[in-house]
Amino acid sequence: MGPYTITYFGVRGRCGAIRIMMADQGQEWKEILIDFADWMKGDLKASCVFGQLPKFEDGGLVLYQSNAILRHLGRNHDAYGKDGKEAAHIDMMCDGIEDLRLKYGKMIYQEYDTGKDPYIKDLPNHLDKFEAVMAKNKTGFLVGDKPSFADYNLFDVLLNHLVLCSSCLDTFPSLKSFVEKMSARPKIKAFLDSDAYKKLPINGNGKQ
Ligand code: GTB
Repeated sequence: MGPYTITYFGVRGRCGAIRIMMADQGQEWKEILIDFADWMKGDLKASCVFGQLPKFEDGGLVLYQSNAILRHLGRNHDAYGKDGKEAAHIDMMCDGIEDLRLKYGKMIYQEYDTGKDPYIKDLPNHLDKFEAVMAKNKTGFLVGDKPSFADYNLFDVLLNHLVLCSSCLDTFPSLKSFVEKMSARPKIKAFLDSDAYKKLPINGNGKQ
């Protein structure tokens, strides 16, 4: 397995969690950053299964869809639970994170000016679900006793939300502690401190 290749735009976006997971798992990967003007020429888009990026390569295996890529990394790096029951819960949490990511993306890309404040006001009604799961599990992770791909996904989404609203975790102690502990994992810390990470905006339209 690996080294992996990511083809994506020069943003964190749909590759934030994937990159953080690869970094924490000690994997190296190659980045092919696509300029949006080049993308608009259409050749690369036409070659992508769903006409979108990211594209992910693991040797001869070519994957699209960010959550499928996370699941693949979960299988490759023993980050998909210890049994079928844990895997099912990890899938469930990943789908819940996707729901939040889609709401966030809609606000960022379609209604930032009018939607940001209502979004922040409603945010506790989404974060409380993750807080409850995290508090109940007691290990510092969503499922089981080590990070799964759902944890990397949640961590990335929470980092984005902390940029949107720096106080958003103040009433969620388990999520706050989760972000602190994930941020302090040495390989994640090194990655988050790197120019490769810091130079990339969160989203493609400059809103955050
Ligand atoms: N369900 C898919 C997944 O999870 O991988 C969704 C992928 C997706 O939305 N890809 C977007 C894309 O390929 C990029 S993420 N858009 C181009 C197209 O559809 O033709 C959002 C995004 C938008 C714009 C930029 N940008 O301008 O740099 C970057 C990222």
